[in-house]
Amino acid sequence: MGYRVVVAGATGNVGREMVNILAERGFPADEVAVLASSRSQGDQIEYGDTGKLLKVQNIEHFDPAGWDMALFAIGSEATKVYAPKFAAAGCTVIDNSSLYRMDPDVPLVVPEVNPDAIDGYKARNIIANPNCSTAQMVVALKPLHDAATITRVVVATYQSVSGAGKVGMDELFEQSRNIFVGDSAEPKKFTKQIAFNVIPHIDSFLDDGSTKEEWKMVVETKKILDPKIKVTATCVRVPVFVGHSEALNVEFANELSAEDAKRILREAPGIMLIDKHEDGGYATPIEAAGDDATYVSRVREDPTVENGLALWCVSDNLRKGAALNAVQIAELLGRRHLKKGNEAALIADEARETANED
Ligand code: 11C
Repeated sequence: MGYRVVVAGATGNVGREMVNILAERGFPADEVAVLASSRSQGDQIEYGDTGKLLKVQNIEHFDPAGWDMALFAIGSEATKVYAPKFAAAGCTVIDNSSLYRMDPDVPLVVPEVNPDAIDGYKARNIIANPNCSTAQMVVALKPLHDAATITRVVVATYQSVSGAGKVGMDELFEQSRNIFVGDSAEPKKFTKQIAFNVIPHIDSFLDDGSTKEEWKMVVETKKILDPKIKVTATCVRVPVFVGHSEALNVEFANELSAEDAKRILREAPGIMLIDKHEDGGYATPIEAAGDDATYVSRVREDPTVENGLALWCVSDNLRKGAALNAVQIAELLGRRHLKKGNEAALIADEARETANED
């Protein structure tokens, strides 16, 4: 017997990826329900490339009783309404919004980094998925932290427009086309022109002059990886459709050479090291898009601090940054707690984990 799984927000950028990834990874689901607002009710969604079609149901009228887990990609406002209802009905919510991330009774989980944190999910029957820019950064930092204890991280991000949803992708596409044909490039979703430009502003401004996106990277890293790590971030939107990139300067309590760091990263789960000192010997968003790995490149010593490394990391923000991480949490929840999936699927899942670790 497998799971009864819900994907809420299944018609959005992240929800669609959740459905595809469940199918792609052969998640042991007996039944999958796809939900959205009344606008999409009755539409059909393909279950990956299995040929199976799922009919979109209206979340307002859906009864979560008897469903094992729900992957939510519906934004904070709707999550506030529906997550408590699903959780109370016994359907564990794996939420991609920022609503519950810093709630002390809600685990914030990246399975390669803090799998044990999931054990606290029963307090609210909700598990939070981190912000995309945090997820890839902590995957890259975790093995280095284990090796030499990170004390401080300075990060600058180069975030794709898909982080702002389909409307962000449409704006980049239309502005680029309009500029070529001499039409208006008025910004709508973004605060300035995004085509052929970069914008040092993601999410709202806070009183100290930083942005909420930057704040999330600070507090989420502390919750997932280590509260003692200091993080300072500058988050920038760039005209890339999919794939967030990050330039990191990392300070350690102990010495760690670039060579040792590369050896450690090569063996770490979820990471693909591409680091040749030659033209093109590094990862860019084009290679990361559609892929599961967090790519790490340009690992080098930073001679301006005592124990420092600089590195570059890139990942698909819709997959590891959101949908893939949520599905990995679902797998972990099943393996550790619900223990319902059929034996073959669980064995396949564990084998994949071991292969990733090798
Ligand atoms: C962006 N990182 O690129 C954001 C999107 O807290 O889940 C995800 C926001 C979040 O705009």
